[in-house]
Amino acid sequence: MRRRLIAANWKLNGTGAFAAEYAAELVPALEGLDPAVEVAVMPPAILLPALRESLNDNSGRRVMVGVQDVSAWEAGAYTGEIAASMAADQHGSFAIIGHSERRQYWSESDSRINAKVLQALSAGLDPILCVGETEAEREAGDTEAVVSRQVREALADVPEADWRHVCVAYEPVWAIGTGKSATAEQAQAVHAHIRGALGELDPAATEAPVIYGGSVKPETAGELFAQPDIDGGLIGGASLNATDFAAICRAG
Ligand code: G2H
Repeated sequence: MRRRLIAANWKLNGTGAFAAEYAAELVPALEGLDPAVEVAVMPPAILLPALRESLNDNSGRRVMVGVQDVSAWEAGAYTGEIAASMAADQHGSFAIIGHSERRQYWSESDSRINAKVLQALSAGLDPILCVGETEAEREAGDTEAVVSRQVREALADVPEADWRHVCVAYEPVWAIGTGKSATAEQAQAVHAHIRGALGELDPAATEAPVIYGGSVKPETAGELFAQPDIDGGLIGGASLNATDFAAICRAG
């Protein structure tokens, strides 16, 4: 039985006050949620302690928290960086790594992303590795080759015992923040391909959850999550509304 995960990516949004209101709204809205569905919220790193505290104040311990990126280095003279071990120290459980916005605006390569994945795992965070093709790559028929390369290079050298901590998010770049979600059939086809690519890396890796991200809304979540190879979602814009995010969690 694979893990099921619904994760919120706040991106560059939020304040301490927003985190407090969000936790107070989200926790009751998740009451009665299937305990098999894991829920995690990734605010900007500086808000992680405030969000964790607000969740605890609302008895929201089942909602995990995490970060949207980690440093490829463990410690040292790297101004502005946040180490995976620092996020773990602040009770983070997950790290989004290799989001297409970081690949695009910070020129992150698959080898840099691989170093971050390995840092996350050794610090005890579960990495959520983002992969996905651009519109031009899809039109050129390169979707499968692109996601295979991203999976192979970003997840190189993952120790066999750590696969149960790895999650992959398929986020087609053309669907991110555009309101244009992949159809359930399009997403399912790529998810099945990603599972095959994971199996080529290591048979133990086929059990890693593969979640979908890209303009998921409460209205579209049910059909996406009902696909056999879609194990949940990574939610951006819609996750900023706690009620909408809770509705998406219920579809998980
Ligand atoms: C994709 C997703 C969350 P959105 O980036 O990672 O964001 O749901 O706004 O497309």
